[in-house]
Amino acid sequence: MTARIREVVVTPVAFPDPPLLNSAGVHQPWALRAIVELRCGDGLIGLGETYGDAPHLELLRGVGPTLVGLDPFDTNGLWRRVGRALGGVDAPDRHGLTGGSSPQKTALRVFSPFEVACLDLQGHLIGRPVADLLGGRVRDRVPFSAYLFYKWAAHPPADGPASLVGGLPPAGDPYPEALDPAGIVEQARLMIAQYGFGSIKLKGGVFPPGEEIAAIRALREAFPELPLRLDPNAAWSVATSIRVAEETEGLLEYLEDPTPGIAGMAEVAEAAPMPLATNMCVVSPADIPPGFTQEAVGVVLSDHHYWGGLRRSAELAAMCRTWGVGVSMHSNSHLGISLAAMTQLGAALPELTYAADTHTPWQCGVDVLDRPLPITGGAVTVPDAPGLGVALDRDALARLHENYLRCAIRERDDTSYRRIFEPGYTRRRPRW
Ligand code: GKR
Ligand code: MG
Repeated sequence: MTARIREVVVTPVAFPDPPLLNSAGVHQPWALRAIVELRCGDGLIGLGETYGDAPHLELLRGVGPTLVGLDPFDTNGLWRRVGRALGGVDAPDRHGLTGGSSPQKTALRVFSPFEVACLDLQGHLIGRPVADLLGGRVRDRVPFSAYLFYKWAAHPPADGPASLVGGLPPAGDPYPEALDPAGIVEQARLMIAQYGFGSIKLKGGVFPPGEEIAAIRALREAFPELPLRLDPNAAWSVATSIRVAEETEGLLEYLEDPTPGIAGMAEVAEAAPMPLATNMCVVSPADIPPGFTQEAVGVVLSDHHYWGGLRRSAELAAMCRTWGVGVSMHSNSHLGISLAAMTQLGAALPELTYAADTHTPWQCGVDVLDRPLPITGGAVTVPDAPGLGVALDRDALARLHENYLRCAIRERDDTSYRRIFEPGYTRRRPRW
């Protein structure tokens, strides 16, 4: 059956995000995403999800109309069209915590949601799940990790900074304040009780390293069987990283991005008793030769949102296999289309030997899907339905788009938001 893309719709949405702390500041009250629909007529729609920051949105909207007429099976043609429409633009990499930009990174980021949507369409057209298009399932359940954050109890009240962010979301955050080891353990208990996670990641880089090591020790005591990870997002110097690595020997399955840059990571890796993982220093094809030859990392956290979609993420995993580097999966705040895409990819990646990250518990129960894939027993069961296996709830999409129109946030900026409450706050990497 031949189908052609007739219309491309990109809808920015905003959903409530709790005040989660990290080495850049604190999460704003609304997280932004863009929902991509490739419409082929007769109700046939392919879905993708990506960052909703204004510069990225502008690029997506520039590319959208140039895809009309494309055969969704022609993802090489999609790559060419995206490249032509972008014309080599080098857009700043503002969505998260990675550094540096390049035209290649821009193209991979913009291509990604369209590629996912094409794979969704392909799946619908041939009646098979996306995992089958990626080589077939190697597992029926994709494991995800609990993702713990130090956090404030709630966003500060509406008579203050709410005006700057366009109002605060209704309370929907089930997790209390967590600013010390006891708070982190309690958060882990709540999250594991609800989702059954079988491994735990702590977002660090917030407090002096000794306090975060104490939290890891407390987690080890509370959950003796569960693998633990710590990710300070490059908040530590090489010397501090080596010290923390030595002090946490035997406690962590991996230490994620302790220090900035490939050279620094390579120095730490040489001394660290556990593998180092990254979603900050090996983040594009150009980073692979220096990152791998300098043995800076033992695990790459793949992320289809910036590695150029699902097939290119599978290529990344194959390269990791060749180099003897492990594969895990990174996440930023996201909704259910991203979770479905991660699940389909995770189902088909033999190299994925770690539970994937997900921000799902921080979504406050909000989504754009009619039936989001549930996380139970720490894993998502790969759907048998065609494509990604999920469908939009149009009313929910409209509500989340309305949130976007009403909120004043147009780019993620954890640092400026934190500065509202602590005027002297600066983002420093390394800080300790
Ligand atoms: O959501 O604050 C956050 C995380 O710190 C995120 O921005 C990172 O990209 O999850 C990420 C990570 O593993 O570094
Ligand atoms: Mg990380």
